[in-house]
Amino acid sequence: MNATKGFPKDFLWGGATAANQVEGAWQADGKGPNTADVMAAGDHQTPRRITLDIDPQKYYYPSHDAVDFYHHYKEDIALFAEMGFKVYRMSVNWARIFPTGLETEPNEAGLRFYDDVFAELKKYGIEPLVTLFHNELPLKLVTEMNGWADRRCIDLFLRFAEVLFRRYKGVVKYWIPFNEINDLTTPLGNWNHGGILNPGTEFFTAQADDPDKRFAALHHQFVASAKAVLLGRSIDPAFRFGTMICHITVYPLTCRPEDVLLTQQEDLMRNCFCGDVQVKGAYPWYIKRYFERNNIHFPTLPEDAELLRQGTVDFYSFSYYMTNCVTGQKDAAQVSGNIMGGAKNPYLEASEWNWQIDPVGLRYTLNHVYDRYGLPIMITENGLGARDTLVDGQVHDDYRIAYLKAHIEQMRLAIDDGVELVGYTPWSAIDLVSVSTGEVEKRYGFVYVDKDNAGSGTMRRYRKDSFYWYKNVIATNGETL
Ligand code: BGP
Repeated sequence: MNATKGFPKDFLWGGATAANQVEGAWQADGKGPNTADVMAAGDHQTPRRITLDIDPQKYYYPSHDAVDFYHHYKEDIALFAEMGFKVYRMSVNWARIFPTGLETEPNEAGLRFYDDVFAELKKYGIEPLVTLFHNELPLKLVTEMNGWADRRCIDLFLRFAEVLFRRYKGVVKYWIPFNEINDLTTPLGNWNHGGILNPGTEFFTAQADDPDKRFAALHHQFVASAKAVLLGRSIDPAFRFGTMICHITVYPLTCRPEDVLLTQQEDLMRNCFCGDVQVKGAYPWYIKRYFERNNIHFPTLPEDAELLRQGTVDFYSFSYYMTNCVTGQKDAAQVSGNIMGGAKNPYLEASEWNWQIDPVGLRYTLNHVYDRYGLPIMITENGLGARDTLVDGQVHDDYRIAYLKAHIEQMRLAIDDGVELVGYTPWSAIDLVSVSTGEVEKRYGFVYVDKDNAGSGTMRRYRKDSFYWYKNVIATNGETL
């Protein structure tokens, strides 16, 4: 018998968002400001400015109102349920629970919002998948201690995690301690991922970098993640924890051995390093040489190695939007991306934001990471940022359907290859604020939100064509695409 394998019957179909990109209500019910709240809007050409002093007269800050999920969560979750979501990936906004990050007691009003969100999900039988840290650190921790560069951040994070673990035991099963933890391997990760603001940083896309601090921050996150896993398991042995890697798969631009070697180095450094630590429980050999060669030093404690060894994750998850090429040729045409650009692949089309679209690369990536780790895999982000047009209450986003369909076809082939893929939460469940540009008009959602880049609009929700299409995909468990 040689029938192809389809999606498993309990496959977790769903969608993803992050708190600062959807919630808005940035000062509601005692919430403190966070790193996302001081990033002014930009666009593809205009970089986002980071302003520690918030100046709403001069700048528009898209996270302040975002798409107002805070006041629309019932309506939005009903729409997710209508699509048939089995899982909803969301994050908890740290500054709602600990407004400055330094309090010893949590903010009850902030917790009540998440009580309500989880109750609403439960009503529809939707499983929450919760990211604890998704690009939003209470701002006070930046000004007080330069964010994750300071080891004290570990305990403050654990205080936050413990409150959630105890309160949502029996409610939440799947946790991702850190979103795209590997973004700290590049200077762009300083602000969003590390809460690090070095002198000279004005814009998100051109940050001053201090690699010692940046890798210290990453080390602190590895330790914090391991401690959270151990603490979580002691509170509820049914909890399941995942790593989350921004996987930018790389190919050699040519078969010149030098290009192949550079590609291997890039893959290890950007894609494999953090997963290796969180899945295998130790710093891999190649990163030790990288630190030596680049003269990178940061303090560690003797107990850290044992914590990393014990606090490994249960599943592997990653975001997948694009692939890049690597070459030693200096004059090769370039494309941009979220955390890094790369050489242009002549065989691929790119989105308007210049992200190269590569469905087959997803099958390749799934095989690659399953071979490396052998853990169940969830694709926790994948999608197309595109401009949509609302006409008579309709959005004909056939380009988004084509993107998702092509990627889901490759997921199915990867399952047939033998990969244990257990869930898929495309980005994004609903339109939201783009991290890299601050636009809402770089739209990802199945649900259109009437709001523009300048913050104007009714906030009314509309089902896009992709909404109906995805509903059918879920209803047929991926049989009809
Ligand atoms: C990932 C982030 C998401 C999301 C996505 C799309 O890196 O985890 O939060 O924003 O990228 O990127 P962008 O928002 O820049 O278009």
